Amino acid sequence: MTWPSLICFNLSVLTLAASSITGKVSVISEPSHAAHLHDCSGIVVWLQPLDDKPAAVARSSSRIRIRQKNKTFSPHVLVVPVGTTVEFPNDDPIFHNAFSSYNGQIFDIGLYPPGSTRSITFRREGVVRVFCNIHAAMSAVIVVVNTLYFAATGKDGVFQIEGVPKGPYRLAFYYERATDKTLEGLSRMVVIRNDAEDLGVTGISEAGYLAIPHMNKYGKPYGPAPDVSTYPGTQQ
Ligand SMILES: [Cu+2]
Repeated sequence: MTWPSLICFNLSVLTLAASSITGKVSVISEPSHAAHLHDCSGIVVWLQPLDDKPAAVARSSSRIRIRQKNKTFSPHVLVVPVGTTVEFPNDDPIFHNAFSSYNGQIFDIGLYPPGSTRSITFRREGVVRVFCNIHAAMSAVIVVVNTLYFAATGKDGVFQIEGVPKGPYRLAFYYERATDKTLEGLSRMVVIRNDAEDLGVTGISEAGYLAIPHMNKYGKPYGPAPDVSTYPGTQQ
């Protein structure tokens, strides 16, 4: 076999080995139990390999960011593999903070000024709920997964995961307004056999979800936002 044909052969094997996965998630809202017709974005879907492959390691050289702009974390939901460093650029004219005191990964990047950034590396899988210690209404979720095969849905609930090696996986979901029990019930085994696989429509119920106000980083209720207008170049 000549080198060019060998390369072509190897490329064709790689192409055959990977699959393109598609699917859709629809939110079933309380109390009507009618399918959510509006925004189904930010639902995380991932395929956890069931074999003995080594744990996922972040390998993207691109910057992964959650911006702070207009007192909003953007994107609101982010999914990353274990080992990813996430930057939190502050693009507002005011100070911000980002912290998590929940079990996904505890961190606090401190109070930092307009135009600057901070970053955190997420080293274990889990759901990291992120807040700003100054602005109670700000929140984000970082879903850290131990796989390289993941996606977040668009507004239409559609997701796509490319380059998935064929084989058995556990399909799992995360949705901010679903209970742990609901999400566990949706997780299921799938075997990827074809070059393209459609996982169909999965309905996620909001039943039982309760929005509980979060505390500040000291574990206490938020008071009025502190006056940071005395810092140079800032405004509240
Ligand atoms: Cu803030």
